Amino acid sequence: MGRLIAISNRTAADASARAGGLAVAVWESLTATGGIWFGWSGNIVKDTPAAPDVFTDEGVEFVVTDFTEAEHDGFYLQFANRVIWPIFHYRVDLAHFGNTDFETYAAVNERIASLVVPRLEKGDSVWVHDYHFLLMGDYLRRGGWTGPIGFFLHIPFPSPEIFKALPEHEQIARAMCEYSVLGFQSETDRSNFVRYLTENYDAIDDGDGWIGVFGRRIRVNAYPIGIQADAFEKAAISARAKTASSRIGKFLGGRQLVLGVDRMDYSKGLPQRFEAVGKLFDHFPATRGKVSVTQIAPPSRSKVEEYRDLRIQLDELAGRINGDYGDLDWIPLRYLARSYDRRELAGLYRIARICLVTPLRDGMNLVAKEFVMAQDPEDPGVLILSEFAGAAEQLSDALIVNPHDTYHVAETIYRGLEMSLEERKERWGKLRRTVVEQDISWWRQKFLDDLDADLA
Ligand code: ADQ
Repeated sequence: MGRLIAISNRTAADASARAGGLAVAVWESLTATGGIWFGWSGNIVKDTPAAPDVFTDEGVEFVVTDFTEAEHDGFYLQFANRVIWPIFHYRVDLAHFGNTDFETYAAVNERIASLVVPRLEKGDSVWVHDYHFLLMGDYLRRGGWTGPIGFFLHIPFPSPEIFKALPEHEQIARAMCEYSVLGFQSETDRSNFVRYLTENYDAIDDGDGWIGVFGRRIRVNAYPIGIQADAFEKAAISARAKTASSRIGKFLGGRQLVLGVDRMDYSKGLPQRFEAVGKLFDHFPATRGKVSVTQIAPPSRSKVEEYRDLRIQLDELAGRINGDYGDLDWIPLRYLARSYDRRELAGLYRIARICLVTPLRDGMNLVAKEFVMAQDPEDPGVLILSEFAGAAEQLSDALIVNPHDTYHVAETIYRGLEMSLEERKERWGKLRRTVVEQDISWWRQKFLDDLDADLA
C-alpha cells in the first residue's frame, strides 16, 4: 500500500488525543505507511481562515485548518450535530432544518477537499471518517482524484424511511456513492443503505459486498470497529486502575456496583436507564441498600439546546430516585457528570458487577468492549447490552435488552445480580474471545485490505 491520507473532523495532532480507539487506528496506519492527516485545528476565527497549519510528527504530516464562526456554526453545530446526528440516530423529532446549513456543510466539505487534492499523489489511498464528511468523496472526484477513497461511518445509518426525512438525502447518497469503499459499523446499517439504493435507484446488490448504482460499482460492507483489547486489559490492572477500584470500593462498602459510562447524549438512553433503575428498586426490593448504581456521563455539545435539556432531565430523575429510595447510609443512584482517565475507567469497569450499555441507537459502542476487557477472569461481571447498539451483532453473549422496555431492563439487572459465577464466566469467556479477535487492528486491516483491493 502507498501513502494513506486520512480526513476526519478531529485529528490526533495533539499526542494526548491518540488514546482513543479511532485515533490510535488511524495514527498506526499513518505511521506504518507514511501519510497525511487532514482536519480541523480546533480553532474558530472571525472571518477568512488563514492558510492551514502544516506540521510533521513522527513522520506523519498534519494539515489542519481553522473554521470561521459561520462554518463552525452551520457545518458543525447545526448540520452535522442538529440534523445528521439526530436523524441518523432515528430522532427525526430532534432535527432542526435551517435554510443555509446544508450549504455551509457542503462548502466546508468542498474547502477541505480543495486542501487535499493538490497534495495527493498517484498510489495514495484516501480514508475519510464519519458524518461530518459525507460529501467529501464527491468533492475529491470533482477535484480530479480518481484513486481509491474509503469512507467509514462511525454512527448508525438509519432505515430508508428515516433517511428520507433529510431533505438533501439524494444529494448525500449520490455523493456517498463516489467512494470506492463504504464502511458501516453493522450489517443493519449496511442493509439500510443498500435498501435505500435498491428501492430508490434500482441498485444491484451482487451479494458479495459489491453494489452497482449510478453507473458505478462500489464496495459496501460492515466493518465493526474494535478497541485496543490487549492495552485495555493491561490498563485494568495498572496502579491507577487499582486506585480507582479501591476509591469506589470504599464508597460501595460491600454493595454491588452497577455501572454506566457514556458521553451525555440523548442517543445513549440515559433517562430510560434511570427509569429502569427506579423500577429495579421498586419491583425488586431485595436490591435496596445492596446495590449502588453509578452513572458516569461527562456533558458533551453543551452549546446545543437538546443536550442542555437532557442534563436537566437527568438531574431531575436522579434526584427523584434518590429521594424516593435513598436512606441515611445509602445513595441508590449516583451520577457523575465528568470524565475520567482511561485507566481509572478500566478500574471501575473491573469492580462493577454489571455494566449497563443501553443506548437507544449507537453505531458500535466501545464502552461495551472496554468493560469486557477489564474483567477479572476469576470473577467477571455481566454486560447488559441494548439490541440497538451495533455491538449487539458481535456480543450476543451479553444479556441483550430493549432499552425502551424499562421493566425488562430492571428485571435483567436483577438477573445479572443473581447470575451464578459459572454462567458469568462462560458468557464472559465468549465475549472476550470476540473482542480480542476483532480488535482495532483487525478492523483497520479489514478496511484497508478492501481499499487496497480497489487499487489493484
Ligand atoms: P461515541 O458516541 O463517543 O463514539 P463510544 O463508542 O461509547 O461512543 O465511545 C466512547 C468513548 O469515550 C469510550 O472509549 C469511553 O471509554 C470514553 N468515555 C465515555 N465516557 C467517559 C468518561 N466519563 N470519561 C472518560 N472517557 C469516557 C462514536 C459512535 C459510537 C462508536 C464510536 C467509534 O457514536 O457508536 O462506537 O464512535 O466508532
